[in-house]
Amino acid sequence: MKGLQELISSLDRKRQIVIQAHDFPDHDAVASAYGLAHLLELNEIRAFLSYGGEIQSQSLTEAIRVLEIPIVPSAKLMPSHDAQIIVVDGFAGNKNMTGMPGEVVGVIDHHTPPTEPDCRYWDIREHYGSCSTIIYEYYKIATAEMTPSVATALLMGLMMDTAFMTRGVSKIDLEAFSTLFFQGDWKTGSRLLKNSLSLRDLGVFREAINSCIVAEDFCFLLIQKECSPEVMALVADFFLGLREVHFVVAVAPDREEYRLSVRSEDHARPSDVVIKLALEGIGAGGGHIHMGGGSIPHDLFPGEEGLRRRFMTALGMD
Ligand SMILES: [Mn+2]
Repeated sequence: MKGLQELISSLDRKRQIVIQAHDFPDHDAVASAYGLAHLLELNEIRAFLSYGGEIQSQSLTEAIRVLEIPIVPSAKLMPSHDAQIIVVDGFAGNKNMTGMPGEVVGVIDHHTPPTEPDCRYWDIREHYGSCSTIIYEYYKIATAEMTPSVATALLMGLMMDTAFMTRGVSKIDLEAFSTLFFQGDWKTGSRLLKNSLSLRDLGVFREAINSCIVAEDFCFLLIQKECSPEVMALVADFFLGLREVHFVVAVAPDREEYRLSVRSEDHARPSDVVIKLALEGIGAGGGHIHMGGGSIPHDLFPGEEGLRRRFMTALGMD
């Protein structure tokens, strides 16, 4: 089994170490980076925390402030050219996610990778509900002391990715949940997570409710309003909560591409498999059984109806 000691021995202590959350990070990515940095610090290894893109989630911005997580955008960090980068909770193939200087030396993730990572250390556990759970297990095996702030962050990462322990939960996630619940501050964590929407987001819901197309148990939503990935995911979750709906695709235009958020309640139609099939030749997607995401460049977008048809074919509906 991979683990912390193997990671530590693969690092060169003389070179800068950067732990990088994926672009436009979510709670799980930031929590995993934070937890890992603290664990390395207990082993006298200093690591910097960074992410690509920007943080579009108000609830995550607030969590970073309240828990005092020292993470900065990669543009601000300006790592040295020989920096060693450890990527957490998202692996975009064997290239650096934001194109910042340095070498990817490690990958810790719970998503299916597009290709096998070509780096010194990788630890990918697809059956884990969150990347935070992997970091929790590193602490457990190392019998390392976790601060309440780290425990709260990891608890939030786990709760977010599993929709409060209702999807993609494995036995180890339950163990992590019960330990982190008592070591961290679940009240603060829950408050921050459960208040991720604001009145400003109602327009997106209104548009989604007015424009949704439902065919059998498949719901397709094209949202024209500007909306963060987090709000889009919450809209998709909302529609999945409708009794008649078991598969949801939400699509919204972004600056350079269309972003997609996919939800499934049906093991026979896993989100990651369906999105890959539907976007073949026009975009990229991935994720897990219950949730997935992807993107299509503007010039390859097949139109609203074209895209909906692609998903219907991928779902075996025609
Ligand atoms: Mn995750």
